[in-house]
Amino acid sequence: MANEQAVEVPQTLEGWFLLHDVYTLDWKAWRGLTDVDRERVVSQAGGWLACHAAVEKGDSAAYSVLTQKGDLMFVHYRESPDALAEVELSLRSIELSDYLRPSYSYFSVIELSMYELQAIVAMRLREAGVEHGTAEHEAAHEKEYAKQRERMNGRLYRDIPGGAYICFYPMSKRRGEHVNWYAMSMDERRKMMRGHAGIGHKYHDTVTQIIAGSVGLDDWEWGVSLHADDMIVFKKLIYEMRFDPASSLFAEFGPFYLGIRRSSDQLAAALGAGPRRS
Ligand code: 76R
Repeated sequence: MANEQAVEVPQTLEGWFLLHDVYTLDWKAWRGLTDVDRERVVSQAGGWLACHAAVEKGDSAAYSVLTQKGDLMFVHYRESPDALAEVELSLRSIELSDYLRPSYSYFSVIELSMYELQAIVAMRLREAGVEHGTAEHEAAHEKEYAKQRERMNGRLYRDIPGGAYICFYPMSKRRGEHVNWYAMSMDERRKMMRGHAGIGHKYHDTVTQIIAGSVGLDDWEWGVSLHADDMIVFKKLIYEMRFDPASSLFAEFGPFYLGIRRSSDQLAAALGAGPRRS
């Protein structure tokens, strides 16, 4: 076998753990309830959501899902997989869950990849004359990363972004016979990520992206969440990215979930149980 060079792995920083939890409603059973019963179920669900959104370490939100892929999506950010499991289970204990049928769910962890920072840290250590492979290098490296982590805390441990709409989809980078993201050199990947970020940054004021890694955690490699007040910006941003090499050559996509944010007191609207029209 040819003497293949090891490919450099980008370092990543991890933050909150994420669960995207999608359900369809059993409309027949739901319609069979009296208005009074429905109101009780909705109000209990609203209380459940408000209580979970108020946790100190994390956040929870609900969305009405467009299309037949689902009716309701809950999104939870938590400090640990255990805390996520707890909130996932707690939904089973409220009455609404008798009417919910699981449709899709996705587990991931907020991730910042260090393509740029890694190069900067390496350069700083080189400039300081710290020799690679020494204990001194290890310690200086650790110190730099601790500093970067501190700087990034607000992005790693944050609430669910605002915005009337969410666009969530899982994706992977291609590992095909002809193009393989994981066989590209660090420099090539860094260059492509720079192009990617350059396009993304044009949407900085209108879209918030949350990238969550899921290699080894779920079926795809990342969960992409975009949050905005205008659905059309999702379309424009994603379309523009399709022409960028990081996406045009390497991106593979799972199903897209588009949702409308519902606060705890707007759940009635999400469940079709709002005020009746006369
Ligand atoms: O985090 C940062 O803002 C730094 C730059 C950046 C990184 C490292 C960035 C910026 N992204 C990064 C990583 Mn992104 N992103 C996607 C998609 O539909 C598609 O074609 C791809 C789905 C969108 C729409 C999007 C938007 N990004 C990543 C990664 C991890 C890759 C890795 O580590 O190898 C993925 C999978 C990914 C996918 N990206 C931005 C955006 C936007 C809007 C920005 C600018 C953010 C801002 O400036 O506010």
